[in-house]
Amino acid sequence: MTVASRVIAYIGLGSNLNDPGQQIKSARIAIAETDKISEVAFSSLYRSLPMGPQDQPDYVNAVMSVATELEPFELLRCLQAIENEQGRVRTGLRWGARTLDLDLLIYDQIQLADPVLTLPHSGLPDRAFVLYPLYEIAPDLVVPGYGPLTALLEHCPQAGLQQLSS
Ligand code: A4P
Ligand code: MG
Repeated sequence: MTVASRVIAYIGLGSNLNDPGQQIKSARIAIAETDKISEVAFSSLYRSLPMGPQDQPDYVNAVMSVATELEPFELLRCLQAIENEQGRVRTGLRWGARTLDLDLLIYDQIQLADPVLTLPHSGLPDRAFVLYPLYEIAPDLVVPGYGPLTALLEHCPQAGLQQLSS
């Protein structure tokens, strides 16, 4: 897939193991220092109740926007490399605890239904820990295939989400 030069992408960051706030901060630096990626904006950190198995710690979540010259699959591979560098162990348990999860939420206007990379991320429309941080950094965003972010927020209660820092 070829994509024109520099585009905006949104990345969701999540962690609930080994000092989650620090994991998110380290990931932010690693992403921003990657060749052909530069940070545009970074949300507050949020504490959120676990989605999925409940016998795991609360999560810290944030959302970051970047400008990138990488194509979508290249960007995903970079994010997975950063997950691995920060000690991510894939246990096979869906939605299990993790040191770092980096989801590619939105890449420019692209809509894609490939299991390796679904765009926008399939969980985006109904996850408070994605939508509220996203709103903080991009209140006027129109989500490809879903419409205005504000309309998605109307159907997504903030319950269990706590803003930690700005
Ligand atoms: N994949 C497809 N599309 C994408 C995309 N847009 N971004 C594929 C990233 N990856 C994408 O991901 C599984 C596969 O999804 C990959 O092979 C990739 O090619 P993974 O990171 O290996 O596994 P996972 O994260 O355990 O699975 P999944 O289903 O992606 O989980 P989510 O959606 O990432 O959710 N609770 C709270 N409060 N906060 C959280 O952040 N996160 C999760 C994980 C569960 N509960 C949570 C949170
Ligand atoms: Mg994931």
